[in-house]
Amino acid sequence: MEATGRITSRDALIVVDVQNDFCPGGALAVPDGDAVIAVIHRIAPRFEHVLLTQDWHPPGHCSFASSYPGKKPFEVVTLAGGEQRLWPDHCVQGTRGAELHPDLRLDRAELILRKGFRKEIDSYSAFFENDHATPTGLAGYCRERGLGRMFFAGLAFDFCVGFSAVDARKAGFEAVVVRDACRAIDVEGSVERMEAEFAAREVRVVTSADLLL
Ligand code: VGL
Ligand code: ZN
Repeated sequence: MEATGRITSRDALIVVDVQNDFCPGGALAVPDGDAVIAVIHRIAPRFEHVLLTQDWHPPGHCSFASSYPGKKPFEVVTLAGGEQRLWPDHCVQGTRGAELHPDLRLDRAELILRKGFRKEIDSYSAFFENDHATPTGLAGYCRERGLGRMFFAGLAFDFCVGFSAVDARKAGFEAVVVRDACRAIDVEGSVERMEAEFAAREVRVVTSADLLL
């Protein structure tokens, strides 16, 4: 296994935002989003540590187009913290859309990290909110648990998975994205932009086959 070497107890699989609203029929459905589940089920047994994230917004969240009169989903607005792309209302706390997809069977998962729960700031990344300064606590958790390398899977490749992997590098961890265990939203060049960011930040991209050798 040239790409990743042996998976050890310092490695963790981070499964990002595999929630009803990001799957077909959901409020912000990622094309083919639920296809990641089978791939995640194949690779998860290789990991001693499995962590999950959950996008978890209050009603009226600053990332919802519905919070701005006259704005439509997928437009970009400028907020105090910088640019914010607007989305349909999604992953509202306590709703069915915010629940993890019912087919996801990761009962061994050690942690479910919720993010984006503050009304005035979004959080794509599992490590820092979108001001790129407010930590979620995940880096501290991982460091304290002796985790050094994070493998990323889930939704969406070009947003929450991607920002999480880049921020893992910024926080001093190794980061590996399992490409076929992710699906992308793909809006206005977001996939290519994220791939360029991965190259610049030394985020490695592998396929699930590389882990199953
Ligand atoms: C996500 C857009 C808005 C994601 C979350 O999980 O990639 N994308 N909120
Ligand atoms: Zn969100």
